[in-house]
Amino acid sequence: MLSRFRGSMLGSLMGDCLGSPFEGEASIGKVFLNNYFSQLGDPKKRLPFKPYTDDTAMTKSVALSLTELKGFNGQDMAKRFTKEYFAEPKRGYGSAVHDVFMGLRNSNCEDPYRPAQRQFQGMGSYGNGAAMRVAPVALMNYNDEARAIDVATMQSKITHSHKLGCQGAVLQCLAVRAALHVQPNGLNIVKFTDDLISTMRNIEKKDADVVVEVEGGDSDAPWNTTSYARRLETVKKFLEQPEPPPNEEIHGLLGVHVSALRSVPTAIYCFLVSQNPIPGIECDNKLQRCIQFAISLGGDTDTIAAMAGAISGAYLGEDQVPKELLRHCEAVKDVLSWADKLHDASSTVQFSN
Ligand code: R7I
Ligand code: MG
Ligand code: MG
Ligand code: MG
Repeated sequence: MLSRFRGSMLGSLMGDCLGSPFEGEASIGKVFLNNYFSQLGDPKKRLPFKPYTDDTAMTKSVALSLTELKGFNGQDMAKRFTKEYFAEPKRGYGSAVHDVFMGLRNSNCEDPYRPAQRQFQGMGSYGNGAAMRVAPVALMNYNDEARAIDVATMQSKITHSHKLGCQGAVLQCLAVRAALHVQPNGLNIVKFTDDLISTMRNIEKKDADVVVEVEGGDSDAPWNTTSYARRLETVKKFLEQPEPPPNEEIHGLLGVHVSALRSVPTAIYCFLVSQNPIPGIECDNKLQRCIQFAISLGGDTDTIAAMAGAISGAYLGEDQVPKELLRHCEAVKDVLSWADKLHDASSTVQFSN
């Protein structure tokens, strides 16, 4: 299990660091990326160091709060998010989340959920910021699905109280947990997807009374559906095809957006599709293939690659993380120490507030 924990945390870091230079680009050519990654892998090449972004900065707070308090405490986690943000505000945070940290600082985190509830005229944020940092929750609660779901939701509510922001965090957490539980080389892609679909269906049924604003304009369009389960059905359909559909189709039906709905299912797709060779991507390592493919889609590249990397690393373990790529990433030793702490703490978890 330790190797899986380390793999997940390193996969997330690598996706963030290697994906962030491309964040916001429309699409990145597969040939260009083959070349780029082969240069990164060349020990003789001296290339600019890749810093991590908000994805990893917030993952750190989740990991350290859970491990140092031996369980979830909303106020402690909120304080850590806030401290981390004001220490290094230029890590590429989402454009609206600054207001949450201001509210938390001004109230000394008295009610750690209040500032997030005020976002977007009281709707809360549906950004992917709660999903991108959730991997430690999956590791810490790998033997307890119900608690993993609770903690994924509560940690989301500190910054992202919108139903879609919370559900996205839950789905990403469930995907990392599921990947941890698959035997080495034992991944059944259909079962993996079906299990997630059925769990999300139940969660969505329970949350159905919470009305949400539909993103975008034409609400009848299938890509405008606000259901994660339905988006996972699209993932399943894509996986039945002999090769990935064109980027435009992935953008339209799954998305590469900063919203959780339009990025978490995409990350899960990246993990699953990278289990087999992908036309145009020259790479035998599955974790690297996953990250390369995620980046090639464009859009929110750091976050989708980080989430896909966290799932992939949880399945493949530390041995499969390409060392020659890690050497370009910031804070590898720190990330390993968080993984180790999560591993130590995961047997003694508790749940409070
Ligand atoms: O979700 P969040 O933390 O941002 C994470 C993203 C990742 O890609 C990181 O790598 C970083 O680059 O940012 O930050 P938020 O500001 O809460 O949400 C991100 C964006 O989603 C917002 O700035 C909005 O553009 C959009 N958004 C919404 N728009 C309209 N209505 C989120 N919620 C809403 C909403 O309710
Ligand atoms: Mg980022
Ligand atoms: Mg950014
Ligand atoms: Mg991002």
